[in-house]
Amino acid sequence: MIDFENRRLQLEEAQNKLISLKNNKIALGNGIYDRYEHPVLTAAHAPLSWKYDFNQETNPFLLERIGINATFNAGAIKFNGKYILIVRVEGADRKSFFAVAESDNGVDQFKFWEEPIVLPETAEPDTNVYDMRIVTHEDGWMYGLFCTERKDPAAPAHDQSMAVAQCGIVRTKDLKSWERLADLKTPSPQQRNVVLHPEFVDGKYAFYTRPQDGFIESGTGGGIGFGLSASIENAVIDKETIVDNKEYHTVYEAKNGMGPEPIKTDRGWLFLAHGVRNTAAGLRYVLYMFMTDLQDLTKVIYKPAGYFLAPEGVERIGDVSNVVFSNGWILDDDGTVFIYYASSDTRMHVATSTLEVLVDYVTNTPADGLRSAASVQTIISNIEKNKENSLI
Ligand code: M1P
Repeated sequence: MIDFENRRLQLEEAQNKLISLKNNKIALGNGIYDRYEHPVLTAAHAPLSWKYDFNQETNPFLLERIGINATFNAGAIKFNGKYILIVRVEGADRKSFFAVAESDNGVDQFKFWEEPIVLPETAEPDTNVYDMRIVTHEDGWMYGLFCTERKDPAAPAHDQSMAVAQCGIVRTKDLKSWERLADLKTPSPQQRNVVLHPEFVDGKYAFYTRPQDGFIESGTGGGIGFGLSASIENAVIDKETIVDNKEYHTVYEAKNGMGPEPIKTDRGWLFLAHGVRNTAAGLRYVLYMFMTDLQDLTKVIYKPAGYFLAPEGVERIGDVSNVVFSNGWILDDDGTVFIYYASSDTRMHVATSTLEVLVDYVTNTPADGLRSAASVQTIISNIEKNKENSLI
């Protein structure tokens, strides 16, 4: 026999200690953003009541009955004064679902709500759902756009991995009751990383898409697309215009995709996205930024070279190593920006900056010259400017 009560107490104490941990900025940094000492959410943050049957008669050894594997790729929103993450929680059974976690200050002590979200389904049940972008639209609703994955009906019998990914849509007013709308229809056979633009464009709902030929490979498709739909209840995009394409010998050579919804600034719309390249060690995911014209959302006007944030230290290791991915950020009234990002499909982190600094970063960082010689010239001209100003 085990000391049931004592084990329960120990489990509760360990989790309370984890959740109450304070999170400090890591000193110095790159000036663009601050990273923090600890992840904001890990699998160990999942409530014990999700995992344990606390009845001594049915669980005499107090075993963990339901495993939680990871907490990552969270959408983010400020709601009722709280910093809210709509987290992709993945069970030991590899099924992802959504759960809400909240914090008072946005950088630590995130706590999951008691129950995960019960997501309504369409007539075609979802096999797996993940990566929600939660957006407050000017029509008054909060919309959650996420990936719904189902087995590819064309998969041959020997292949149990072929899937079709599409964009599911839900809406809510309180983050508790969710209304499921029809899945987005686009000309592309695969859709992931779809984001709703927060404002109407030409009186229509505007979407950022990511057309792909295959489930993993972008094929002849790819790039961050843009399209309009008259309806949100039965959203249909007839034409996708590519805003930002994949490009040879860049950090978004293999594919790219939207992060969270863009932020409106007086210089243009500010975007955070992920770029993917292939390496001998597998795919490497980094975050990058760009800005589009305030009037023409498909026109990129600034794009710093390379990555904004790449996996570092422990972030490099996890279920899918060498990955950072972001689908949520929060802009506070004082201009602070909380950038929530996941590392290696395993845990959630935060980095903080300000809108002023991010606009400076995007508008003044040199663009990618796309050749080694151009990169050298960019550095030389920086050295020359420093010499002219007698700074070195
Ligand atoms: O495993 C890394 C990421 O892979 C996918 O991103 P993309 O659609 O750009 O390939 C997503 O499944 C994402 O959830 C995951 O983090």
